Amino acid sequence: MKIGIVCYPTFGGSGVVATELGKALAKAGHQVHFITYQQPPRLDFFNENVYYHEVNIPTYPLFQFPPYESALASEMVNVAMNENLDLLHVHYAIPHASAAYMAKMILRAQGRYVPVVTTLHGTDITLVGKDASYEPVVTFSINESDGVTAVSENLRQDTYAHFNIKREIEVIPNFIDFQRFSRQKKDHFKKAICPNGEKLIVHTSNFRRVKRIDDAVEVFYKIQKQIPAKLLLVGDGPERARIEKLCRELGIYEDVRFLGKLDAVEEVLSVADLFLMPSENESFGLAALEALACEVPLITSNAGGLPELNVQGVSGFLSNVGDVDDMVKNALYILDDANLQTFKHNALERAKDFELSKILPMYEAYYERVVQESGAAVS
Ligand code: GMT
Repeated sequence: MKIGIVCYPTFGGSGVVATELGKALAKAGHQVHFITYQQPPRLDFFNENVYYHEVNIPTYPLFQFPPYESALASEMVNVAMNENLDLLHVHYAIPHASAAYMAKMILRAQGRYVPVVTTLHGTDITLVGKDASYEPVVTFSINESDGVTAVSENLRQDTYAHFNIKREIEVIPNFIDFQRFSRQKKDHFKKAICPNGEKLIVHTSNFRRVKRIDDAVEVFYKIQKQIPAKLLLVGDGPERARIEKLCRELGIYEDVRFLGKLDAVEEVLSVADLFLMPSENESFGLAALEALACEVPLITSNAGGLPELNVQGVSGFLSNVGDVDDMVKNALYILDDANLQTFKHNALERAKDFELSKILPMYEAYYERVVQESGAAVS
């Protein structure tokens, strides 16, 4: 198949899933055309089946806000026509699904029907999409997509609850590539960070309020009162300065390292003992899946789709959002040397349920169904 993929070319979860999916589809023999305003960070290799088309957004003194959506729709039309695309797969509803609708209508007027699959990732539904400023457009463009997928059953239900959706939504979860995410031997790294055998706790996110990083810091603060431990925070974003200040106020700044937007997350996860994800909302929790694949058990909230990933008492524990004391109690249980190895083993076993080789065929089968149902012929 010839597939156009539209995504945010950032380190965010939706961009990562879109890029990794495109790479896997290309390896499986499909021709994949990425259409974005910048080269996605993980698209840093050569493959004969991968193409990249940059969206050019001309500026003009009249534009206070450059019309990205129009430029994107135009590029989708150009790529679909020139490359004879069979399907467009857009990741994150805003503004990709509505730009895709526009592109589809233009193509139809030129006698080409190119079906559109929209994947809902999380905040496009649970946070931003619900806002009255976007809601009518999000509802319309989901209903007008030829196929819609959500990354968890919870996100699927949330979409039905908050938008007037008249079409079926297919659940296709996030996936993990064990070729990249698996525990590596990095003893020297562990020794450097935890010279006295401290337990190593990790949180990775884009440092937005929805991640409740204060809770992660407070959990660490209370763990550290009981056992020697260190905290690594990977990522960056609007909450960074506030969280640094909190660490100073709690007097734990020396035991917390801010690593910024580190690309080689798997190296940090390879030496971790516990991963914290206390999010207010989390449609799936890709970062937590990456931790599981590196044999790191989880302490998470029970928000959103997290119960579909983290198995209570097996791969880790789940607590109510904001219940720091429960998280601390469970964390200490996992970190007990009598239990830690079992949890690490279980973490890996759980991650295997989301192995790329299991999820990729779900997307391929879905594409085929959508193309068939839309009546468009595959080139
Ligand atoms: O909010 C983020 O963490 C980034 C966001 C995105 O769309 O870039 O991530 C969402 O999509 C990921 C991939 O499907 C999911 O694993 C994350 O759980 C989801 N984030 C939230 O729901 C907060």
